[in-house]
Amino acid sequence: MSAARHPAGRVLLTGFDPFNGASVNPSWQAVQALHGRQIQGRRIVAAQLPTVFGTSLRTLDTLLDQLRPELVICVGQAGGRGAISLERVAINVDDAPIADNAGARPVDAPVAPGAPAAYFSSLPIKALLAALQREGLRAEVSQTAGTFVCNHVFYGLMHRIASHPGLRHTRGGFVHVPWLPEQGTPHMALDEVVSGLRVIVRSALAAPSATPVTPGGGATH
Ligand code: PCA
Repeated sequence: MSAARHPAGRVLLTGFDPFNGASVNPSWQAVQALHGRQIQGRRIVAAQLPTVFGTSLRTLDTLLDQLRPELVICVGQAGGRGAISLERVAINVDDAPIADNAGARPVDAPVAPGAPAAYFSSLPIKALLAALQREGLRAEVSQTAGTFVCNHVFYGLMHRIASHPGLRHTRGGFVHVPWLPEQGTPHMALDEVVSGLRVIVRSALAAPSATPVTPGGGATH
């Protein structure tokens, strides 16, 4: 990664606004806490995406065009999960179990018509899992980001990276985080979520590439 291609060495972290009647979203609180920080010599830019189909992706596209980041990690809340979830795969489906923040509830619709069925994260998820566990943080690899706005943004991010020549050096992925203690159980304290994201960014920047998935075989290491 040359300095010329990524002059400011930026890392984009996104979180979502509260949805489904909640008053907080830990994903936004956690990424906001890292805004302006330096990790491995790169500046962290945190931005909020609306929990709205379509608008969330347009907001993300604008950020990608403006920042041309080296690394993008979109973060969302996953109520009911007790660990930081490293999402492996984004699928080309919008199938909303609840209405989004604009009242839309798409059913069995593609995120991007005619585009591939799925994309893998280009984060080294197994290396990130090991790094989180070394720090004593609860973490897991997740095989589905669901079919609501989080998967929509994850798929849109990976499709954009795959199709936009200006983003060919950008790596991206998605991380779900548990509720905060005041939202219910299972939960994770905000400072643990923030520490986890710091570990993820540091380890992703240190690791050269994504965990390969061998064609015809299983995922390696
Ligand atoms: N979680 C939702 C969308 C916004 C968020 O934080 C999801 O998992 O799809």
